Amino acid sequence: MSTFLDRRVFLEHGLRLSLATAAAGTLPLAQAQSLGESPSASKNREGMQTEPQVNQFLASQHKAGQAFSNYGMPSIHENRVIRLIGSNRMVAGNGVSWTPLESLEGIVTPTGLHFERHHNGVPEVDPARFAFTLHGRVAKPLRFDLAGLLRYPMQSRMLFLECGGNSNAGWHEEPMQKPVGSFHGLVSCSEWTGVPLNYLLDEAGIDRKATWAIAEGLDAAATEVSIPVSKLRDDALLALYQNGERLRAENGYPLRLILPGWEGVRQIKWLHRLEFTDQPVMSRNETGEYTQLLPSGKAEQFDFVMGPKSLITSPSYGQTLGSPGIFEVRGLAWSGHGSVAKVEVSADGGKSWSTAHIDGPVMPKCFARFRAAWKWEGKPAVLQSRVKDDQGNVQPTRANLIAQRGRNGYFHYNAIVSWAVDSDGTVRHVYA
Ligand SMILES: Nc1nc2c(c(=O)[nH]1)N[C@H]1C(S)=C(S)[C@@H](COP(=O)(O)O)O[C@H]1N2
Ligand SMILES: [Mo]
Repeated sequence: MSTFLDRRVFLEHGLRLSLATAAAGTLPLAQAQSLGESPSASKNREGMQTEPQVNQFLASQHKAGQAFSNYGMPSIHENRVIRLIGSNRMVAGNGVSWTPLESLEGIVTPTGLHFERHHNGVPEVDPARFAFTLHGRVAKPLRFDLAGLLRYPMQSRMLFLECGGNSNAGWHEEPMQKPVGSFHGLVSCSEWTGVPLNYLLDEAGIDRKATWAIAEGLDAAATEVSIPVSKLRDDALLALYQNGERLRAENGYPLRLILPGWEGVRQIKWLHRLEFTDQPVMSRNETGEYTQLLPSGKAEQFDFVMGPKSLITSPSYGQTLGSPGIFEVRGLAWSGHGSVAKVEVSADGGKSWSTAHIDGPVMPKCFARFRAAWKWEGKPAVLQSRVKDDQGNVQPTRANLIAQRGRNGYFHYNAIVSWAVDSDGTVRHVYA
């Protein structure tokens, strides 16, 4: 029997809570947060505040507040919600920082928590001296300063951005015990605004034989990759803004390439040059790295699209359920092929599935937030989620992914994630 319930259970549950509150004169704050069973009206359970306590708190707030600021920061009480950094000691400025997905809600990643992947540090680019060049096999090479680019018509799109190396601990023999963000947090979702590259391609007149473009960044490593011209025509953006403000230095200020749904490494930051050619450049980031070694021993190159993926962010590793009762299972789903069409959740390790609710609007190549009401009876359970996109792609089980890709995999890990809830309410990562 499924332990997932109709989401209306929360409406009924919530109403009962507030009526109980009025009668007892207490605020069931702790109960409401832990989503346990509704408290009985007469008892002042542990964690609840009494009326004198509430009044004391209100009185303590009645004084002049802090000065206001030129640029806002999160509440000081939330200062543990940060990106954890993993740096490569062998190469200066090489490393990653992880988005703490387990601490966030909705689909937008706050810009200051957008994951980072740097091959050679964050360059400081002077916008006054910056220029972007479009050259190579074109009828008319183009060169722009920022003022010039800012005059072009723009487009905004909500898009996820994911590193091809995200979740690669999933390939480990033993399930890694770390919070969601330190395992799957090389993915974030922002509103990107910029100039559709298509406009500039027409203006430059791309040679018919130019099927590839080489994109190069201004970082010390001059990070470069090859991109098929068809993708640049299709939906590429020259992004200048992220979540309404100009790009952050870490995310490519003043200009970066955005390739909706494609692996992060192609989306060159501090983009200063696009060169049109008839063949890929075969850079390190598309030969030595970001390729898949297949069971046959051959390496698959140019695996551009990030496959369908979903994961439960709550409950997840590091969280504790508290007393048995009704919980909202929450998570994220996305696909580089298109829009999230369906998310299913299981509490028995994939034997039975229920359809989760998805918050709208659902946008292509963008995070979708899913939710399901779940009754935890205090028994061991294995929670999973699985996404299907509107192009018919389904998130694989770990066994399926390994059968397909073998044991030499490193990039593009998108298998179903399993969280075991133990009878004491602790949550572990398991392979199921
Ligand atoms: N110039 C430049 N562009 C780059 C990189 C880089 O190191 N240098 N890293 C790439 C990789 S591997 C990823 S996953 C994304 C990360 O983008 P973010 O740091 O804005 O999240 O940028 C890509 N673009
Ligand atoms: Mo990446």
